[in-house]
Amino acid sequence: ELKEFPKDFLWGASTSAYQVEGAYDEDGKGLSVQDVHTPPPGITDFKVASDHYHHYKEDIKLMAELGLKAYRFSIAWTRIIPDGSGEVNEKGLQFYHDLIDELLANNIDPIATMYHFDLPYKLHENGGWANRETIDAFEKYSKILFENYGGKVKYWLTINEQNVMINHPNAMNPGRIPSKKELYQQSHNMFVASAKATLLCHEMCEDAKIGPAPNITAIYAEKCNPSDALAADDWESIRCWLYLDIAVHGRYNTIAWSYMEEKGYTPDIEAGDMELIAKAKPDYIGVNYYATATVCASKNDGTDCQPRNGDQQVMIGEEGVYRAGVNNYLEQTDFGWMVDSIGLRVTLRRVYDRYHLPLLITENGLGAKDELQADKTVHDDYRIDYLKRHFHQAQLAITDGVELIGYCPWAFIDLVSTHQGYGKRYGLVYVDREEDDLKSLERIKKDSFYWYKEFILNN
Ligand code: BGP
Repeated sequence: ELKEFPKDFLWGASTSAYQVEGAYDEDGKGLSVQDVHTPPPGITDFKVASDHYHHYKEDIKLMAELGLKAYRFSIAWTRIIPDGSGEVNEKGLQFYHDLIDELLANNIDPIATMYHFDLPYKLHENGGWANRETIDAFEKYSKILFENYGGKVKYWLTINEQNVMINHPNAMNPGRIPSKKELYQQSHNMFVASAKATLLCHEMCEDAKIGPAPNITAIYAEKCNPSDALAADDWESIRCWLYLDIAVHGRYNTIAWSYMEEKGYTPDIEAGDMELIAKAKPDYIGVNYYATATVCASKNDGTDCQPRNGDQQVMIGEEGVYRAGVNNYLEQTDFGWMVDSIGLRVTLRRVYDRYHLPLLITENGLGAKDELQADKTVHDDYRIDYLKRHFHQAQLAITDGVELIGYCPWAFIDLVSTHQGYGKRYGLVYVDREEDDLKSLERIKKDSFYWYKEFILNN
């Protein structure tokens, strides 16, 4: 028999600061790597985005109307500390006080991501995550967050999609693409930084819960031959378990580590790092899930893995490790992302079985080319269908015994997609703007908004 969603289930929605806020240089904000990143021709930059910075009250009013129990957003490090490590910017601090207070006044639980792809540019110039000074900067930043918002925010997320930043580094490293070796050093330093933040959170905020938010997805073997199964196992370890084994068990995943050794990617680990990492235990795991991936063994002849393109989720493979396979059982979105609602159930089960921690779906959603009708409606029945199917599989996962505490679809409102600007929309709320044309920035409820509202009402 199907189990019900728990009474206090956190029905939410997600955004991230640089994709939604705009006001990129207002009120003392410093530049982040995203602000200096040049988007592809014809695609909007992050300067104005959906101007949530100025519309936050109106947006929260919509969240309340929708009946959200939680809102997952990220805090822009560069609003709090413009250069990443120096002076604190009071106006930036105030903005998130106002935002959080407004959420609480509307009975919406804030779920705050501390860092979502927007490293302060000054830190980047100084070597970014490869430089251990960035660990200290993050620790200082965390402390300021907990001092200020620790009494109000119950759910914290340390780093959004660290694994995506390592596997698809282009957008995070303006000016140059680091070598794999350097990326795994960045990653190690991020592990240390998250551990420090986790320990601080537990020390400074009494009731708060904190966890990581990687992009996790079950990996399927294209065929049932053992070499494809092995490739799927390898890639799942390198792409997913590496990040969660560190966070939860405090150790490097065996398979991922041996891959790193073989390729010469192992990072420098300072004395005390692993002890610190092992001490810092997350309270829950945020899971960003979009689609499963299907892979096969790489022929390893130097030809079967083409260079990656810019899309975060389009994977090509890695010579000798795995190659992207074909899955004829799944449909695809307009942007070539697989749609696999059962894969969500598979993924949640795998994660829960490995770690036995409460799970919170921090992102999941459909990117599409929505069309605003003349009568100011948006008929996104495809998004309703997508959410309906994924919610159902989440309920089946709960029935399987997975402790799922919330679900935050991506996204609450239309925002700048990482590579396709406003050409690819995810929101439950439409924002009236095109790439180069700000139009009115008016907020318009899509059909999915009304559908989700009913759904939340009936839990
Ligand atoms: C995740 C990111 C989000 C968001 C989402 C959709 O990887 O955490 O920031 O952008 O994917 O991706 P995209 O905008 O590339 O379609």
